[in-house]
Amino acid sequence: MKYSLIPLLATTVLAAPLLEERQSTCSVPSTFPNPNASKLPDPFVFFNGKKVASVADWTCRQAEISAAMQTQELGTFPPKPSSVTATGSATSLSITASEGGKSISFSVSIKKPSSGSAPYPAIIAYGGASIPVPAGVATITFNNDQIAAQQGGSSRGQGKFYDLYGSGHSAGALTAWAWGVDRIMDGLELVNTGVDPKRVGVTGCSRNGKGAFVAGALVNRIALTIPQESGSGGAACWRVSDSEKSAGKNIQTASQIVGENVWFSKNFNAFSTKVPTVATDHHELAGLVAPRGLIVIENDIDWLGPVSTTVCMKAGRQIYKALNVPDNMGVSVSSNHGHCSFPSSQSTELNAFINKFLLNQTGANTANVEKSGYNPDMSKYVDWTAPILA
Ligand code: MCU
Repeated sequence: MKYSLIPLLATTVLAAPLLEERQSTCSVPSTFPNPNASKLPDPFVFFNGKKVASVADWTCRQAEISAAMQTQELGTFPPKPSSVTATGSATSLSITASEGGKSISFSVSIKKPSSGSAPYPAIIAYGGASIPVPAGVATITFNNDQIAAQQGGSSRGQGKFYDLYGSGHSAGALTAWAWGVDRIMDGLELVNTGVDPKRVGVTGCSRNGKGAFVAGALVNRIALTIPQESGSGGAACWRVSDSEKSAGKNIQTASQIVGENVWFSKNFNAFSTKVPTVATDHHELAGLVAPRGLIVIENDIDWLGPVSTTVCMKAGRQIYKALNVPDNMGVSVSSNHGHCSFPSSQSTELNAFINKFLLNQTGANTANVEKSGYNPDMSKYVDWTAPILA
C-alpha cells in the first residue's frame, strides 16, 4: 500500500516507520549502471529509464540512489541492530548496540542550552562544533573517530563499528559514523535527556563535514543537516572536481581521496579513476536529505573545490525545487577565511536554518540561499531540468 503524499510534505522529518513502508513499496535494484557520463546524472530518471513523475516516485528514486551510493562509494549502511539500549542524563548518553552475539558501547556528551527549557533541540557535532550553536540549542559532542578511525589508509576497519560488524565490512568511515548517529537517535528516543529527538541537527567540518552530510543523507530522523567546508566527498561533485582538476586547479578528486584516507568504501577504489561511470553524484546526496532541512556551508579554498560545491549544490537544490520546498535547502560559499573558522558573513543563513528547523520559528527566512562568489555555467554540467513533482 502506498502511503499518502501529504504527510511527507507537511513534515520536515521523515519518520522511520514511513521509511520502512516506503522501502516495502519501492522496487530497488541490486545492481547499478556504469554510465559514461561526464555531466551530472539526471536525478529524475530511474536507472531503468522511467521518469520520476510524482513525490511517491521520488521517494523510491531516493531509495535506489541511496542503494547505488552505498554499493559504489559509501559501503552498506546496516539497519538498526537487534538490540539497542541506552542510559543517560541531561549531560550524557551511553548507547549499547548488540548484533550476532557481539556488542559495543559508546557515549556522547550533551551540553545543555544556555537558554530555554526542555524539551529543546540539539545539534550532534562530530568532534565538537565549529559553527556557533545558538543559545537555545544543545550540543551533543560525538567522538566519531572511535566509531571508525580516520588515520590514513592503514586505519581501515578499525573502530567500534567494525568491532561489531567485522573489520572487513564494506562501510567506509562516513557510513560507519552515520550508523553511530542513527544509534544516538535511538538513544535520544529511549532516554529522556531533555533533547527533543524530532529537532536534532548534525554538523561537522571538513572530513567531519563529509561525515555530517552522509549522516543527513542516511539517517532520516535528522531534521537539519549542516555540513561545513566538506568539499570533495561532501558538497562537491566528483565529476565537476575532475573537470576543475583538468583545468589546472589544486582540488581534491576521487582518485586522490581514496588513497588519503578510509572515508569511503574500498568498493569506491575501482571508480576513483573512472568517475563518469559512477551511477550517481553528490547533487543526489543533497537529494537524499530532501525534503528535510539542509544548509551547506562552504569556503573558497581551492582544495575544497568552490566551483564544484557551487555547481553541485545548485544542482541539488533543483531537487528541493521539484519537491516544492526550495527554501528547505541553502548553499553558502564564503571566501577569505581560515578553514573551519566560521565567518560572521555566513551567520544569517546558518541562523535562519537553525531557527526554522530546530527552533520551530515559522517566520525564519530561508528563502533563496544560493550564495557564492562563483557563477559557473551550469549547462556545462547539467543537461536535465527539474520536473514539478508537488
Ligand atoms: C576537507 O576535508 C579534508 C580533506 O578532504 C583532506 O584532503 C585534508 O587532508 O583534510 C581536510 C580536513 O579534514 O581538514 C581538517
